[in-house]
Amino acid sequence: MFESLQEGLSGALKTLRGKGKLSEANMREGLGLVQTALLEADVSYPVVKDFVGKVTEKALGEKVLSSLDPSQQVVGIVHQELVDLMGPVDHSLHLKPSTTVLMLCGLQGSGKTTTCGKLGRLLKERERKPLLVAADLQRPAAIEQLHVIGEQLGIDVFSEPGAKDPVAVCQAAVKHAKKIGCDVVVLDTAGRLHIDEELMEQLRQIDRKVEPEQVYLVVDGMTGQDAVNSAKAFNEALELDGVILTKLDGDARGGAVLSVKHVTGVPIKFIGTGEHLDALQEFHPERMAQRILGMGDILTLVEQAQQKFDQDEMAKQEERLRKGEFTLDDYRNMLGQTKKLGPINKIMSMLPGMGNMQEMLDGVDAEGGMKRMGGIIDSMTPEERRLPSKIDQSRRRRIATGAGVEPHEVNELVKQFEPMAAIMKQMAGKGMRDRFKMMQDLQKGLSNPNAKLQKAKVGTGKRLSSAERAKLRKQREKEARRRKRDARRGG
Ligand SMILES: Nc1nc2c(ncn2[C@@H]2O[C@H](COP(=O)(O)OP(=O)(O)O)[C@@H](O)[C@H]2O)c(=O)[nH]1
Ligand SMILES: [Mg+2]
Repeated sequence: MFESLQEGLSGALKTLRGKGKLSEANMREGLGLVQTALLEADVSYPVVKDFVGKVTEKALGEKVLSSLDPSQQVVGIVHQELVDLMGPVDHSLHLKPSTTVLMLCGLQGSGKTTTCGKLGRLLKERERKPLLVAADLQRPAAIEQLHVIGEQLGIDVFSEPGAKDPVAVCQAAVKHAKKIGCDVVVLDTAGRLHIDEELMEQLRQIDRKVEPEQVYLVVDGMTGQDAVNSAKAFNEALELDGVILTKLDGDARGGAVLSVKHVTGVPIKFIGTGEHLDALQEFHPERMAQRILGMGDILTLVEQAQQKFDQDEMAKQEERLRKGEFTLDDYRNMLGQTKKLGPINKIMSMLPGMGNMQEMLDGVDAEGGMKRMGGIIDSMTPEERRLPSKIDQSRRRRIATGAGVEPHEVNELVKQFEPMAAIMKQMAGKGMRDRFKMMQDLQKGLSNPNAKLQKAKVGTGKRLSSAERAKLRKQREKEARRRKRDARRGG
């Protein structure tokens, strides 16, 4: 999917990388290549112009050029603008408890009938009772096609052979749905090879008389500019609620995926990724942007961290740590920051040489652990966070109730906190990589509340010696093996 767009964009961003300091001139040059890559992917020109304009404005901002690594920041900016270009998305089908009508429209061959079946399948999965309606009366074969799909899925299909008026068919279908107890009606309407006024008028009539709750435009992802132009016309005739972009499993160039929201004002809700009826996925702008940028290759973890970590918050924490301060409040902030990076296991897998760490965390509910920790700290008073030694039995019980955990878990957190704080203080002023290692140590403590964290030297400001670190590592490895064994035994 989008290989050439990916290559073009990564190539453009690569010209910016490794240059260290960037000037306005080579920044503009790199962004010019971004523009070319987008145009070659058949992204609509106004969209490209607007997009590159926004990226340029941000990239030439004083902060970026004067930052340590401007090229990394530009990647971040492009990523964010891509996300904004495609999102935000609300995936809800806005189903009411009573009969809900969803209407699909689009050009002929865009994938309406197939998508109708895919939605039916999805609705059935969500324990709704859909009725698919053959409102495409242009071709008798279209009615038959929907019946075949309905049969495959075990879903009711409504049609009126010989009928001439699609509006009447849709109205009759809604009545029929109520009669037989179907609660979602999906209308498969007719398409044309090109937009024409007769088709639009027909759709407007259905919209007016049947009043669907949601109207979705089905767009063939293989078509670039053309798709966008028709999307515009559909949106002007009908208030669209979302777009379903099909055929992204083919060699779609990316033009439609990047242009549609800009042009219609409505986001892509779902994407079709195959002819089979289960090939329908929710559309996630964030993931799509990552895919388009080939993020796995371009972005290292450190780069991601720079985008997602709140820089000011980091600076503040750093300052406090230098002064030797680290309270449960700081810890709470840090948990929040770490969470922004994404799933712990994934973070670990991206760190060079951290493969075995990932293995250790395999099957361990690190995310859940972090959430519980956060919840416990949230239930403490500011005083308790500053001076955890004040937490006696009755306070412990109160905090546990507030956080929905057992009192002993509060106790464990407080006990773990001291060695953690020591590690934190040692790491103050260290680079990003060390900080990740530090988090990894924290993570180990979090994910396994019973693990006794090795008590690090406190207050000397010295790092652990290499022998001490080796010992810690051995312990961790042993622990991992034990956990793996336990997991196997536990099935
Ligand atoms: N590869 C692929 N083919 C699709 C997808 N959606 C639909 N198709 C195919 O596109 C063609 C036209 O689909 P159809 O549902 O009949 O389009 P309609 O004329 O808009 O109703 C059919 O051959 C479908 O199998 C998809 O997501 N991926
Ligand atoms: Mg059809």
